[in-house]
Amino acid sequence: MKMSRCLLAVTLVLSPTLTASADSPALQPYGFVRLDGILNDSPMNSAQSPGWVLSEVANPTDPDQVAKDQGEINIHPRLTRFGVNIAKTTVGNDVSIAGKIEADFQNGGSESRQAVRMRHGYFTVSRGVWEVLAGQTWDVISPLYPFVNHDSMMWNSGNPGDRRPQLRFSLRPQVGEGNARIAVAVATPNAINNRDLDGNGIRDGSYAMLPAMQGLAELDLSAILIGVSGHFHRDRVVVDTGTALAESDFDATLLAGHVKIPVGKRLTVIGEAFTAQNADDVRAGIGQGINQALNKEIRTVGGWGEIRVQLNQRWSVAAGGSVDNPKDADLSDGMRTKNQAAYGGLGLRALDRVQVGLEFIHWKTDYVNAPDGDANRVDLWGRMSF
Ligand SMILES: [Ca+2]
Ligand SMILES: [Ca+2]
Ligand SMILES: [Ca+2]
Ligand SMILES: [Ca+2]
Repeated sequence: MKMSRCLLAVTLVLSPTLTASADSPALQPYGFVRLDGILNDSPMNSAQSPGWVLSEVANPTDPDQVAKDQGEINIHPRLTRFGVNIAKTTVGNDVSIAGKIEADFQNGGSESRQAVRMRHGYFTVSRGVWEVLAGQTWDVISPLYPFVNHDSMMWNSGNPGDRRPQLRFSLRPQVGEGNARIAVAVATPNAINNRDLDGNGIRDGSYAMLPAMQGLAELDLSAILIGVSGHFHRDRVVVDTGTALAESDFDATLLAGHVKIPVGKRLTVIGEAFTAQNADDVRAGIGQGINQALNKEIRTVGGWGEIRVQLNQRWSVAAGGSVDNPKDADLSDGMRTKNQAAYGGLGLRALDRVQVGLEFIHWKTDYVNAPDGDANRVDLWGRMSF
């Protein structure tokens, strides 16, 4: 009896309530426990969080070369996730506050001592159609992502947009029967690539004394979502000209479009496209931003598209493809010139709160004057949500 009263008390404390006030905001815990079982039939740059296939050599002659079709298996719980929403609370004069902290375990450490990673940590202040967000969350740009690969999300293979610290201003006016969203943000450059090419101990985007800037305009009409977004930041690198030290600037830009169109009740067509340069910090260019040998930004184009079908309340399936294609003129020997994937996935709500997924990705990465790599990747995962 005592135990159940205790559980009841805990449940009452943790449950979302409508009694949130400025003095005691309601906390809504959420998350899931997850296990992934992965099989890659060929070497990728990362087994758990892949971005591309390594160049495969049929008959390696030195240990640095990667043997063709040398795969690996990997079983891990790192995508287990926990978070807490701080419920939207009115604090007077129609002003509301809210927030979120969310973490998982995909942050290094051994395979039994996984390090916690912050995914989101932000608060918002809103009034009417205005909202200010401060903290870390998704990039403003390229806000959609594919059905498969919940770890590295087809980043560097056609899907840009990661998470980073930012101060964001959003406006959500009503437009006819639907809504529009306009957002601008100042954000941290090099939050993903941690770039310090000159090794002077200062990240090159910070050294340029400019924050990253992102913007987005989006329309949500009759369940059709369509939008454009952009990113800019500048990397400043100290270079030794042989006679003196000079500074060299490399601009990072990305212009993207996204669309999501429901067709009937069960089918959705969804995708994004982009053109960019020096864009590895937003996950475009196959992890390549600047070619130091040529002293230039690497330009690239790409995107992804898929069809999702919600067969019924339990089963969902999706199939699609993605590509990231850096301009060959900006690359040197050994660099990645094209990254393509074709994929399919299915999800099953097996029990209340228990979901199982099976994903297949065929991946191919081309190199400049080096052998290409192709891989088949299977990910079988299960999770229990709370
Ligand atoms: Ca995206
Ligand atoms: Ca630097
Ligand atoms: Ca290319
Ligand atoms: Ca292969």
